[in-house]
Amino acid sequence: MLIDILTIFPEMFCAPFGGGLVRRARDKGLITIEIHNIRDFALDAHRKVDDYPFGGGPGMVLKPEPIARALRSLKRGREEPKRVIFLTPQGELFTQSMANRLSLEKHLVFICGHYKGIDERIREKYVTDEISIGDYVLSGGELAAMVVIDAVVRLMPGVLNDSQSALDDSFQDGLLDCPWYTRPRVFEGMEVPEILFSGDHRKIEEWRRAKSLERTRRRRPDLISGDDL
Ligand code: 9D3
Repeated sequence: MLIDILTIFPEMFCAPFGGGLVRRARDKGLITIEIHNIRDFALDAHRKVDDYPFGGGPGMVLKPEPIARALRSLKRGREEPKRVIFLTPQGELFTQSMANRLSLEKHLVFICGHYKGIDERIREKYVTDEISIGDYVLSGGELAAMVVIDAVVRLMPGVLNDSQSALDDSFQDGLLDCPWYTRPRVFEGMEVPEILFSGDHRKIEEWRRAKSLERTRRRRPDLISGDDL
């Protein structure tokens, strides 16, 4: 999978993509990530990427030409990308089912916005999907893009090993995870549930399922009613 990212803060991506799962996927050749600095496509003397909003008001709007030029440059010599994703608080709320769908694509382009966002004409002409990662205010789309990319990349075949299989994910069956324990058997006076030493794998599976359901009912009843997935 090819992942292009358009941003005015390219440095932000170094640490999250320089280690962990995304790094491993890159090393294995499963993904290629290209980060494009929108400022490199601003042709004026001051390399200006934003401007005052027409009609007035606080804040700045990202100018359309540098973004359009950046998009044109990354399309050069390549197939037309099927999805150009704009990260915005106005977008569709990101879910596991969206991650599943995106993980099947060959090429994803992400545009990171900022306070006020981007000129509306870029959205109209180039953007195919708009995604929000939740109802809280971030300072820009960069962290949201990293969240989406992490969730998508880990679903790709070969990224996780068997013991981390994405098929086990609690969200894949729509429930929260059960409690997990490791050694020591007694920690600060607290014991591990007896059933986990029974050796009865069917019973243990039943217990885990019951705990998952109990937790989900208490903390996230919306997941049981099937609002998502
Ligand atoms: C003035 C109204 N604000 C919207 C609630 C403006 C605004 C605030 C913050 C516009 C953009 C931003 C920056 N956030 C993102 O670009 C963003 C975001 C987010 O803030 N929350 C959850 N998901 C996302 S995806 C991109």
